[in-house]
Amino acid sequence: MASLTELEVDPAQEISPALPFPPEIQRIPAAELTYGEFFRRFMSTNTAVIISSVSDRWECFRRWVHRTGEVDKVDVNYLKAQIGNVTVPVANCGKQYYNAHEKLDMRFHEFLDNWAEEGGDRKEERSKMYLKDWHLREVMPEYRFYETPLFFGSDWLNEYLVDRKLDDYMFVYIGPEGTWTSFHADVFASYSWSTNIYGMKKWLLLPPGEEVKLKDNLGNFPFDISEQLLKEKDVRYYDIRQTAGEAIFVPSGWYHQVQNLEDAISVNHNWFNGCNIGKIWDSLWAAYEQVVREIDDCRDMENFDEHCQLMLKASYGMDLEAFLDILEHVAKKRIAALVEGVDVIHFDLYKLGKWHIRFDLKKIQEVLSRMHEQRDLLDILRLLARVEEIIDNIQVTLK
Ligand SMILES: O=C(O)CCC(=O)C(=O)O
Ligand SMILES: [Fe+2]
Repeated sequence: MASLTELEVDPAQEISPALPFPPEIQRIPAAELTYGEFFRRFMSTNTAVIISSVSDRWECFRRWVHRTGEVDKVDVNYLKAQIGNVTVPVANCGKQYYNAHEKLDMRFHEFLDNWAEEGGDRKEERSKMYLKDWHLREVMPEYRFYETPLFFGSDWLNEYLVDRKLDDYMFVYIGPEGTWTSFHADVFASYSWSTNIYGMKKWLLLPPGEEVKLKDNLGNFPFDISEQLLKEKDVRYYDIRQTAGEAIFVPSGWYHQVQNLEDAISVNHNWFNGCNIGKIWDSLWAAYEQVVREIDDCRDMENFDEHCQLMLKASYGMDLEAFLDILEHVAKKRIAALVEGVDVIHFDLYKLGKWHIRFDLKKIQEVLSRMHEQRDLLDILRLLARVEEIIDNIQVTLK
């Protein structure tokens, strides 16, 4: 294995409070930003940033696109040769289905043929098909077409899912000019990072809280926002143009809508870690309370609490037990690191430093203490003893 880069934090560092609305989203070249600085200035303060030149050495950046001619061009034949004719998830941006675009499955080569077709009768159709949320890394684990940038290396969500061989949150997006992703905040209130390797995207990005101004009478958010609407409602937002090689860091709970201004390809992850785990808990608990409100009239039924968890899992994608599973897994690995000296390694590239491990454990302890405030519910769900045991083990380890 190549040598590992250490992810470390300064144990004495002061986290300055976030500006609620920074005057602009900074652009910083990757070479001028350290992990510790990204951690302190952006991740801890939940502040968006664009990091440039993160993908220069990625295989997909160098090989999927020809950059020698006057205009960059996707090498469709190379892509076909590297990636088989697998089935891929495609959204039809011309059709709304509930609060998303209608989804269909397509063969990858068919998608590429549509993509490569210049104009003609099918131009209209071509412009609507967006290959998105494609787990290419999971489909072809041996194919190292990109490397997770150092800044995004501390990732509990994908650490747990990959260790357990479950579905991950690491995706590829390929869309022609005009395809778009509707207004949303990311799953579980996670962070996301998205790196363009080709083309240009336009992001309308709202700092948390601003989205409330857009709710209708029923409390629903619009599917499609325009800058005109944002101005009418006096919503503060950033209009960001993202070009090839730039990674955008989308903090927890920042709503956004994304449009491909040109044919575009990007790689992205959703993730969380010690910096936003409190927000992940807040969001999960709010989703749980929503479920309880929805079926409150069934409160007398047998196993009401278990039923709420089932509904939470189905509607939100995570229940209290799944949240605890992740924290328990992450905590055990870090305790073993401090007690037995077993390295904690992310993405085969990064190794957690000692102070980072301690930081992670403290954050798990904090969030589990908040979860423990719901001790009656945890007891019914048979999770209480586990929560208490992890808190105790962390306490003993950090002494
Ligand atoms: O690129 C897109 O279309 C959407 C990306 C997105 O929503 C994200 O990375 O959080
Ligand atoms: Fe998103």
